[in-house]
Amino acid sequence: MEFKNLLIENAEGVVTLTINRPQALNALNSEVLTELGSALYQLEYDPGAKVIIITGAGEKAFVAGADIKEMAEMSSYEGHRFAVKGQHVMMAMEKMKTPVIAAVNGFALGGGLELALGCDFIYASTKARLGFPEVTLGIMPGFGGTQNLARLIGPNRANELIFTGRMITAEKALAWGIVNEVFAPEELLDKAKETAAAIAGVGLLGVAYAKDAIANGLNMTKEDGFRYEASLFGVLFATEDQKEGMAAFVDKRKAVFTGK
Ligand code: DAK
Repeated sequence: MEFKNLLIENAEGVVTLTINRPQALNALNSEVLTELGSALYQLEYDPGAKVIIITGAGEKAFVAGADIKEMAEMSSYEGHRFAVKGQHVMMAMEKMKTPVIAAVNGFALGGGLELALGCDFIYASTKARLGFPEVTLGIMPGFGGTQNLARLIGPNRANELIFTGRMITAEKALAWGIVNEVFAPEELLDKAKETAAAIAGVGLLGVAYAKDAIANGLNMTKEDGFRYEASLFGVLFATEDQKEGMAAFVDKRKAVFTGK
């Protein structure tokens, strides 16, 4: 896979996808969004890609938002196409079976924070700054930010962050439950890789179905969510991974999962 704005490295199933446009603080222009969509699609169907980490190139930014310079020149039709493209990327991350971790190494603003929120969870460095500056540009979040943030931390804190356009520190994001853990900048990627490797070593069908149950269950009544969980649980009993995982426990050996 060759991309102009992405670096992709696969180490034993842990894929690090780096958005590589540091001269613009990794801002998401149409080209980056096209490449991201295409890379995620290819990785989803690559059996060698077990867990994905998304991060930003350079010292300063994860992603400083959608590309303001490109958006400034857009017609209404181009703005619409741009929105649809961005939303496809966010939805792809939610729908894909592969777990995706955001390693937020600096500014995660606007569309950049939306990209991180579209991942399954977020690790951040102490240097990270998170916010939704859209209102300072006369717009509002449009890649799922209002929906994902309010579902994650509740409407009151989401309202404060989105209405003010202010940035918050990694520590505050941790306290608010936006990020799972905060690390020193030089440790962030290693810690994300460590967690990704732990996930890559378990039964990935169970992980994929759990991701599906959590994401879809949030849009259901609790009773429907329980019913959905039970049916996915039942399906796993038709897999080789379930037989292998339980046999390995009984035999007191390490399970070798194949994802079948
Ligand atoms: N877009 C384009 N270029 C950007 C950028 C951005 N978002 N952020 C930074 N850059 C560029 C700067 O222009 C500068 O380029 P040169 O001038 O050197 O050519 C370079 O990156 C370095 O930035 P600074 O010189 O500004 O660096 P500082 O350390 O001084 O400041 C900063 C860092 C992150 C505080 C500052 O760059 C900044 O405020 N950037 C803008 C952050 C921002 O407002 N982000 C939100 C963008 S709006 C939609 C869906 C979603 C969205 C829109 C529509 N639809 C559904 C329609 C999303 C919108 C957004 O994300």
